[in-house]
Amino acid sequence: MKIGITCYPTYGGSGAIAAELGIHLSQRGHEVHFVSYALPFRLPTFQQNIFFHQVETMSYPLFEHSPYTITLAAKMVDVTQAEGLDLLHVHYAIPHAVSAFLARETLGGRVKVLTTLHGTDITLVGTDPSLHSITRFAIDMSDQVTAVSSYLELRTRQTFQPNRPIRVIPNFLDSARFRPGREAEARHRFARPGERILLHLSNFRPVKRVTDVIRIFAAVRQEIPGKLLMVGDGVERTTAQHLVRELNIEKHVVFLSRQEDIPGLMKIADLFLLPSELESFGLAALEAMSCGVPVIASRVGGLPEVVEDGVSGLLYPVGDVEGMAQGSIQILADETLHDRMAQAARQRVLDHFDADQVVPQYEALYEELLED
Ligand code: GMT
Repeated sequence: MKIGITCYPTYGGSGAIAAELGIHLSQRGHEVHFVSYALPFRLPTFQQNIFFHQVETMSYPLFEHSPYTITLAAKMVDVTQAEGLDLLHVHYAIPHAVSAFLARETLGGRVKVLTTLHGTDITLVGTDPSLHSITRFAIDMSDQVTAVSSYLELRTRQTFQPNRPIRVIPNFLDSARFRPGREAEARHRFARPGERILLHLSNFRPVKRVTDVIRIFAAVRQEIPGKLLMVGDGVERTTAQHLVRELNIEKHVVFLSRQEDIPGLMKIADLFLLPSELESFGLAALEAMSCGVPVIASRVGGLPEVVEDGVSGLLYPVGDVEGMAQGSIQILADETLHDRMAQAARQRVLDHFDADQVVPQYEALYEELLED
């Protein structure tokens, strides 16, 4: 098949999934064309069967803001015609599903549109009163819609009452790349012998509650020597750094900003912290689990579908810093419990979230769409 993929190219789970999907589809013999304003952050610059088409931003004295929705739709039309695309698979509803609808209508329906909902496109952006109607319209007008968790599917139905079913296809990863391995040398770069490594990875948006991460670590350190690696960057980083200074734990917290080698960092961790306000899925938790790292997270959104409470990690109410700290200490202090959870976490990924299991679900849906 010839598949067009559109996503946000910036640091975030939806872009990561879109890039990973493109890579796996290309390896399975499909031709994949990415259409976006920049190369998605996890997409290699050259890969057989993968092509990138940049949407140019348009400037004109009349436009205070570039009309991206329109220029994206126009590019989708061009690429579909020039490359003979069968379908457009857009990740994140706003504005991508609207652009894809415009492109399909411009082409007289000669291309199919699949929209994958990722989370904040429904829970935050789409629920804004100014965007509610257009989000519902974009969902209804897509030829198929998927959500990355049952939670998100339910939330979409409740919020928009769409007149079409929404299928759940979970997020996934390449378990051969995200695999366990304690690489002692890399561990020694950050921690002394006997110290445990706790890790957080996100885009440091308010929804991630990064200050909870710092407070959990500060409480854990009272009992267990360790280091906290803060991977990623975003608006809350400065606040988090202030808190680290206030709590006098600068020597024990390392802010690593954005990193390329996420599996390399994940696998040296002993525990992953994700105390988010909301996650429709929590891809970073899945990446940690695949590397054999137990997770401490909030019992919210789609996270319980990823992390089995008491099996591959522990879940707590949002904001329960004390509970999360106690849970962390419990896991880190008990080697047997830690190893059992680490193995269960890895096994859960292999059983349910490996690319080899999930990518064929998208392929089957594409085929169904094209048969219609
Ligand atoms: O965080 C966002 O604002 C958007 C989005 C992204 O691009 O990272 O995150 C969502 O999609 C991810 C991939 O499907 C999920 O793993 C995240 O849980 C979800 N974020 C939220 O629901 C806050």
